[in-house]
Amino acid sequence: MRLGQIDSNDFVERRKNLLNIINDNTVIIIFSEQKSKILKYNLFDSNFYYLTGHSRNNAMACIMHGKYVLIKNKQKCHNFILEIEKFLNDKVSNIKIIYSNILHDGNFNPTLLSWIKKFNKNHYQILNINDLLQEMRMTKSIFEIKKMKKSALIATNSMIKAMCKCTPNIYEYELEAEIVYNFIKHRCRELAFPVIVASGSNGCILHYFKNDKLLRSYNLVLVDIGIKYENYCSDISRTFPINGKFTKQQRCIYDIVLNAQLETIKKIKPGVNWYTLQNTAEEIITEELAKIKLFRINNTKENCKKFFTHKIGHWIGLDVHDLGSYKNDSSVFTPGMILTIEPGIYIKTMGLGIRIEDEILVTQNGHLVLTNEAPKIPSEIEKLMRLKNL
Ligand SMILES: [Mn+2]
Repeated sequence: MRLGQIDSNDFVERRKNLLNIINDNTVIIIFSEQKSKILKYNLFDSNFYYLTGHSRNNAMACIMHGKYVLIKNKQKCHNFILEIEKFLNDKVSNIKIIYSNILHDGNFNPTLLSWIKKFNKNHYQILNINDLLQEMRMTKSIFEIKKMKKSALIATNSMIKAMCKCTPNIYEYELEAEIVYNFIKHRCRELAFPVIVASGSNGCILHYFKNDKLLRSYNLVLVDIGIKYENYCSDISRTFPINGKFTKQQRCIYDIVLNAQLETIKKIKPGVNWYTLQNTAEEIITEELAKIKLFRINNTKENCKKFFTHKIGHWIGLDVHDLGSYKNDSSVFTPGMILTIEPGIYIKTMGLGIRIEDEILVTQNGHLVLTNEAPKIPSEIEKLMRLKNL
């Protein structure tokens, strides 16, 4: 067992904040990984890094009033249960609440679970660590904002490179290669999520990772990318014409998405909530789709949802879909929060999938777009794509 050593102030501060909201009868027992619900292997739990600053697998930590311990290699520690007992020593009988990440999958840590049962005598309560950390993680510190900005910058730069390298008759994965090359050139090898390069109607598939189709002239390509820079995620989407020039019909739909995105971003400031943003985007998309009469559509939001099929955005931080509440009463925006705004319109029959996504930091007086450098105004996209041909 090794005591937590040199820590940046942020990690110490977080544990201090945590102790302010828990009682003497509470202990936090957290593992570096948890079993994924979808994948076959264990995933690193960002809560663990958030509290300890340690980002390697196989570790665990215990936190309670007056005590903190970080075990960096659980395997080397011959019996971590014994270590926990030692950690709790005289306090063990007082413990009423354990906050942990073992709950996500009951089979994940049978040793710990059986230990808890042994000491349980029905008066322990095991609660989800997410509930404890959710509110704290929604607001980013200056240290975190700096890392988020750098992460956003690398993703933005890679998006610009993708626009410059885009040309008809290459495969989607060739554009992916340019993007990943640029990430790695920036010393970022960990993706926040698999690269999405979706041309034509593939743009209508929400999580399209196949990236194996030929880019055809006169189609659009939707690119959605993000990396992890020192554990912090970025997430940006742009949709642009493969041959460098929008057709009239593409522009028509593109402008609706762009307008919805710009107007929604304008609303972001302290005091606003997700409902306002979702509503703003839906109203614009509903109204404008009805106006252009490309197809018969009644002017209702329910109809709009057939084309704008997902939420307006999400929290972003250590996870690309970061921990945080979406309830309107508990998630009123305050400075330091970072979210994405990503309206989209998907019309399969027209082979069109358009999404424009930026990351936005809530500031004292309004907001700051962290991914603004990648062009999204059609004339600016076309200009950039023309330049590459010079
Ligand atoms: Mn996103």
